[in-house]
Amino acid sequence: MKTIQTLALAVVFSLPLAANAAENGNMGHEMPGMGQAGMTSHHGAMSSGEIKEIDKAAGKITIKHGPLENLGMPGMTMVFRAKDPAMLDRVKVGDKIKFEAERLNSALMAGKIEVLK
Ligand SMILES: [Cu+2]
Repeated sequence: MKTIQTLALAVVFSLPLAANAAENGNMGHEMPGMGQAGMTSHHGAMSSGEIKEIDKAAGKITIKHGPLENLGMPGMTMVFRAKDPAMLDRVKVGDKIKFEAERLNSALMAGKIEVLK
């Protein structure tokens, strides 16, 4: 089975290279339909939201969030697990924020949080 595993890895690693090569060959060739900006967002994109509830003991934060384009989720109010519970000391209910939503296994995490002034 060793050969098969090696082949599978080779395929996985060659895909991004092939994609880059194709992109480079297409420089200046914009795709139509640029209105779909959400489709191009990457992992780690910042989303906007408002803090509704903070549970420091549980390390959880309830955020009324706008669309999470990197997770394909529409706007809603939901509970996130704080990636760094210490950051819950720096925010308060009612704060308007920009934050990084991440999916970790099945749990949703709030990474970096920036309070908007
Ligand atoms: Cu949500």
